[in-house]
Amino acid sequence: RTVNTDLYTKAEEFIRLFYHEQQLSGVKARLAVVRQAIEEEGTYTHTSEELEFGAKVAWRNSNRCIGRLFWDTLRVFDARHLDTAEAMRDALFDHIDYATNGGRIRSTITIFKPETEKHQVRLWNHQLIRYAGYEENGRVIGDPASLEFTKRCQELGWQGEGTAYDVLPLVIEADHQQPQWFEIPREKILEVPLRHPDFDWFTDMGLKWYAVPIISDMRLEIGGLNYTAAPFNGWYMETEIGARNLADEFRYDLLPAVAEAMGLNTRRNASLWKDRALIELNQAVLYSYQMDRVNIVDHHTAAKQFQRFEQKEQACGRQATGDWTWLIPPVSPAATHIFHSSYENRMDSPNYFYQTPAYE
Ligand code: HEM
Ligand code: NRG
Repeated sequence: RTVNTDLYTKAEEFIRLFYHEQQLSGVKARLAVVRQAIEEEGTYTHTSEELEFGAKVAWRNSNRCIGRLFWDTLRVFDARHLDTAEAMRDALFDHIDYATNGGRIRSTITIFKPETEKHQVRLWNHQLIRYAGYEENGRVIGDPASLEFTKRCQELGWQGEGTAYDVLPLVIEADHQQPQWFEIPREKILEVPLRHPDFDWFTDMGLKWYAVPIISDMRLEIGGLNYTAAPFNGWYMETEIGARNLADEFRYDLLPAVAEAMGLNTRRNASLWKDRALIELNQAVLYSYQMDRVNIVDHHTAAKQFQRFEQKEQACGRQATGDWTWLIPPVSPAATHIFHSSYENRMDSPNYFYQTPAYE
């Protein structure tokens, strides 16, 4: 729980930024209203314009994100008026539908009530759509990253089918109520079966991934207010799926199977079987999403877009901040300009932050 000691200082900094960047007049009057609210109620309320600006600038300030060129196009849904788990569920269903848009993915955020001294809403999911992971006598079925959360869902009474791609339910903790879980209707979940442009056998591996990554466990901080439930999405960069989710030894660990099927010698490191399998896996991800007309970006294009973001920021009199270790793509990093650049890893406000898992 974050204590709002210097709330007014943070509020003032944000309100001044908003009025300055939007070239608005009347900042003094707005600050007086904010100050009075904080003195009388202990908190204040963002206007919908402030909320939208805050969520966009929080993306602009996300040092680990290579996709920030499009920060100003974020679609912001204001869901601060909702207080029941059912109403929040419906807002999340709407978010999934709007963001997915049949594959023409729209960058979207839905913002629920900010935290106050007495109240907090949380989503237990890491992403709204994600696959379950089950441990069965030392072997994992599904996504090992979901083991802990999957157990929690089962404790709440949810039961998965037990496949490697069971979509987990939404788990919503509305204000001091017990968490409630809801299955996401199948038709809302767009998925892409993976195939390869040259390898027919690839289809038979039966791999797939979902279309839209919707991070739902981060805290959005704007002007000293903490939005503890504010799920957001853009679209995937292919390496997230092909070089990490499906490839990491502690995730789906598919490089050995892909390399074997390619006929590579997996007993010699120097055959570069891991590297060659990685490339084909990433190629399959790009090809499949493109064939199904689901937005995805390759890491070369994403890096070029990030370079344009840096230039645009410079033109606005700002220097893009960044976390180099996250910005470089996990495939061929030195083939992008990012590898050969350096970034100041300064956390400006507004921003998105980690928070301790709601179920801990
Ligand atoms: C991280 C790409 C949209 C906020 C990342 C990462 C990538 C990425 C590749 C690194 C992820 C990882 O290594 O696990 C993109 C692309 C987008 C997009 C292609 C397409 C529009 C957004 C949006 C937001 C956002 C809409 C928020 C409004 C973030 C944040 C992180 C991140 C906060 C860090 C997550 C963490 O620390 O775990 N993004 N992003 N991104 N992105 Fe973006
Ligand atoms: N690597 C994670 C998703 C992290 C955020 N990535 C985005 N965000 N592209 C994964 O599921 O692979 N976004 O908002 O689009």
